[in-house]
Amino acid sequence: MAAAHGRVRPNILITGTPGTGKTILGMELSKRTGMNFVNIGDMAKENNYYEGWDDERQCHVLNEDGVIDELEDAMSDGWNILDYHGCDFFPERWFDIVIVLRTDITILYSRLEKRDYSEKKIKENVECEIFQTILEEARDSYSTDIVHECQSNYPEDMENNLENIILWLQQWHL
Ligand code: DAT
Repeated sequence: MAAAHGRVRPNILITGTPGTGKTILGMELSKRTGMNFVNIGDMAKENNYYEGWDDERQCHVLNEDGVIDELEDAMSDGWNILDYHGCDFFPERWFDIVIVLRTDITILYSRLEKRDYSEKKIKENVECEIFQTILEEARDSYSTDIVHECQSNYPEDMENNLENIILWLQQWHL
């Protein structure tokens, strides 16, 4: 198998509602494979890739073009794992697989409660998961055969997801 768009090595997008486990999975995958891990939220913060403040949602508005320009060269080289709670603004050509993490509502609720989130923000994120907003966004933005919905409730789910992604990576014969 060869990665699309002239890349020798693939890129992975891990997406899903906040709290579903993108960062923990991405960091562990990076540790096991040596792939470059990019948390888009952290990157935006470090580089101030913001376009203002969304009062309604109580969060910064991401400067999407800034993020894309910053990552373009690395994405052409491949071997990157991106972690973000959205996926419709990245160039479709960047990814060879899109992992959408899913978490049961009661579990997600208790994970979000542990964060410094307002009640409103918790509710908004829980609703995002109930309505499977990110899964639909991924299916609308990428070829459905590269979009994988993966459960992320328990540590064994994470282990299972890691094993499956690593098996998938082995098809590249890197
Ligand atoms: P995200 O990056 O999607 O916001 P995270 O990686 O920070 O989420 O994880 C949120 C919390 O949930 C964190 O305390 C780790 C825990 N967690 C994530 N995935 C898990 C899983 N599969 N089993 C048990 N706990 C998990």
